[in-house]
Amino acid sequence: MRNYLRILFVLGVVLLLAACKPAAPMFPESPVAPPAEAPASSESVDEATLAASGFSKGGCGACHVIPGVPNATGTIGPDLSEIGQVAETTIASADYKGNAKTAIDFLKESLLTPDAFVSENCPNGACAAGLMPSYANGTVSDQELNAMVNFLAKLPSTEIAQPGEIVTEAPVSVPQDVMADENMDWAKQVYFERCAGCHGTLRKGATGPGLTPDLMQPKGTLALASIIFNGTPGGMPDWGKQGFMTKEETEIMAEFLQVEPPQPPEMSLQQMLDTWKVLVPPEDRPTEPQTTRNWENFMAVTLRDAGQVAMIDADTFEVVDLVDTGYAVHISRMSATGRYVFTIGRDGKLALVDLWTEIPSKVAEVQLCYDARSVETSKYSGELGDFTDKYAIVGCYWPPHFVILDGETLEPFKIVSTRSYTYDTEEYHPEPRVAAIVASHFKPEWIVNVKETGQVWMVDYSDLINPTIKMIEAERFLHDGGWDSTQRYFLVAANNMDKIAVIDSLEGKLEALVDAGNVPHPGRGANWIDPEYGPVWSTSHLGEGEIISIGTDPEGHPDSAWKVVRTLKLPGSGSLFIKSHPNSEWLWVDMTFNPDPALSRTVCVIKKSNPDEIYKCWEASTFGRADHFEYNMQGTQIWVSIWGNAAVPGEVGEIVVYDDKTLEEIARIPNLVTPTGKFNVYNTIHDIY
Ligand code: DHE
Repeated sequence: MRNYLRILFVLGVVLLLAACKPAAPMFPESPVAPPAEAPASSESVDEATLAASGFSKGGCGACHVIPGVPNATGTIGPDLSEIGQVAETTIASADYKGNAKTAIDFLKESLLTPDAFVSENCPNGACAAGLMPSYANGTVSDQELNAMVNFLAKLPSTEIAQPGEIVTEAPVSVPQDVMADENMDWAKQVYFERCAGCHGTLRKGATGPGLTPDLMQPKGTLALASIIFNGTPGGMPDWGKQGFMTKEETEIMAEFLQVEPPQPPEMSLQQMLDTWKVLVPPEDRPTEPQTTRNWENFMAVTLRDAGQVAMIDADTFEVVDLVDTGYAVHISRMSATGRYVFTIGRDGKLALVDLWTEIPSKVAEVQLCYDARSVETSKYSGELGDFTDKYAIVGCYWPPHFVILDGETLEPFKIVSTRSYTYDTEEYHPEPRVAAIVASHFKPEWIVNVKETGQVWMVDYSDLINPTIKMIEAERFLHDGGWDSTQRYFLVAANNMDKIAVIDSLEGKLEALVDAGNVPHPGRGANWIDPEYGPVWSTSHLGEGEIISIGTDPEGHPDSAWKVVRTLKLPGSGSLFIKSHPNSEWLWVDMTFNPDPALSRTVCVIKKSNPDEIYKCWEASTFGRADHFEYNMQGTQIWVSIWGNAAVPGEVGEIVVYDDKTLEEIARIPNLVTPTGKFNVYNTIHDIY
C-alpha cells in the first residue's frame, strides 16, 4: 500500500511538473511530462525531448551544471559544461580504468555504472564514490539514455543556451495529502529530528539550503533521495550510509520535500508551566558543596542519543552520574558560580543539575519549546546589580522565541518572539530562529543571535518585566560563535553567508564583518597568540578544509584587527570544532562531517609557533567520528569525543583523553552512548577557549 501510494505520488508530481512550461531554447517543449512508457520509436519523439525527459527523470540538474538543461545548476557533482571533451581526455588518460573506448561509451558507462570512474573534479574536491545513482534500473528508457548521452557528448556547444538564461515557471503547489498518512507522519518526525536544524522547520534554509517545494520539485525524487542517502562534501550528512534511513525511506523523505511543509504548533507560557517540575526546592539544597570531588573540574558530556548528560570527573575519568535530560541533548552551560549545569535538548527540555550534592542531581526541569539549541545564564555582577545564578535564557528554533526563567527553579516567566523582518531587505520572516546566546561580561546583557533575520539582539536583563532590546544589524544565518580573549568582542559565524560578524559588547555595535571560507563553523572558536599578528581567533569550516585566523587586537595590532591574517589548509572539509587553551602550544581541529570515514575520525594539531603547517593528523579511533574538544580546567589534557552508533554494541562511543604537551593518549572512557559536546565547568564559567 505504502509503495502503491508512493508511485501515485511520484506520478502526481511528474504530471504537475508537466504543466510547467520551460523556456529553454534547447528544449522548446516541456522538459518533463515523459510518457509512462518509452515511446515506440525514436522517430515519434525528437531526440531533444527524449534527452530533456531523461535529465528530468534522473534529476541530473540537482547535482550538475548542464548548459541548456533547465534548472541544471547543481554543484555537488562535476560541472558537465565541457563533458564531451572531458570524456575524450579521460579515456585517454592513464588514470582511467573503465572499459569505454569512445566518449559515447564513456558517457553511457557513467550513467549506468557511475563508480567505474570517479572524477577528481567535484566542486569541493575529489568526487565521492557511491554518490551518483545508476540509471541501469529503468529510471530512464533506453531511448532517453541514448539521447542524454548524445546530448552530453556535444558539450561544450556554443549553440546551447547557458543555464542562467533559462527561466521556468514556478512548480505547482502540491498539498500534503498526496502522501500516505503513515509516510507523512514518519517524514514529519524524521525531518524534525534530522533536517530541521539546518534547513528550517518551514524549510526556508539556513545552514543548509532552502527546501521549499518550488526548489525541490525540479530536482525530482531520484536525485533528492540520492543526496539524502549519500550526503554531500558541503556538510550534508549521509543519512543512508550512516544507517539512519533505508533507500526507501530516503525516497519518502524526497517526496515529503516536494509537498508543502506542515506548520507546527505554537507554545504558550501556560503550556510551559504545565511541564515545569522542581524536583528539589532551593531551600532543600545544600548551602555548600557536599561532594569531596573537585566539581569545578567536572565535564558535562552530552550523550546525544541516550538523552543524557554524563557528569565525568576530569581528575579521575570516573563517570560520576548519568542524568536524564531531553531528546538529542545539545549543549550545557554553567551558572556564574558553576554550581548549576543547564542542559538543553533539541526537544526544548531544559534540565538543571546541582553539582554541590554528593552526586550531581537534577533539581528542576521544564519544556520551553519543541525545538531548541541554546541556553545561557546571567553572569553580571557589578554596580548595576548582582545577577549571579539569578536567571537563565533558552533560545528556541520552534516556536521562534526565547524564554527567560528563574535560574534556581527554572520557572519560565517571559517569552519574547523573534518573528521579525530580515535586516537587509526588511522582509517578514515567519521563523527567525535563536542560535547562540552568550552573557556579556560588561553589562547585565545577553547577546542573542537571531539566525534568519541576521540581527544580534542585546537583551538587557536588569529589568525583565520591561526588557529593553537593542537590535544590531549583522548578517543573515547567524549560528555559533565565541569571545575573543579579552571577552569584549563576540565573533559569530553567519555561516551560510561565509562571514564572521564581530560584535563589540561594550559599545553595543557591529564592529566588523569579516569574509570567511565556505560555511565557517567555529563552535566557540579558539583564541591564541600568533607569532606575527598577535592575538587571533580561529575558526574551521564545514564546507571546505581550512582554518582562518582573524586578528582581534585593535589596540596592539591595528593593522591585523578584524582581518583574516592566516589561512591554513586541512586534509578535508566537514570540520565542526576547533579548540585551544591559553596554556597549550597547540590548536586542535576535527573533520567530523567529512564523507570519508577515515577523515571523519581524524584529528589534526597545529603548533602555534609554526602556524603555516599542520604538525600532525591521526585517526583518534577505529570507528565513529571524532567530534568536539574540551580541556580540563588546568589546560593540561584535552578530551575528544568518538561519536559512535548507539545501535552497534562495542562502538556506541567513547572519549579519548590526550596529554596536551606530548600528544600521547592517556585514557579512554569507553561505552558512552554517542558523546558529542563536552563542557568543563571551570572553562565554561570563564569562557576559556
Ligand atoms: Fe550544534 C553548538 C545549532 C548540529 C553539537 N549548535 C550549537 C549552537 C547552535 C547549534 C545554535 C550554539 C549554541 C550556543 O553557543 O549558545 N547544531 C545546531 C544546528 O542547528 C545543527 C546544525 C543542526 C541540528 O539539527 O541541530 C547542529 N550540533 C549539531 C550536531 O550534529 C552536533 C555535532 C552533535 C549533536 O548535538 O547532534 C552538534 N552544537 C554542538 C555542540 C555545540 C553546538 C557540541 C557547542 C559547542 C561549544 O563548544 O560550545
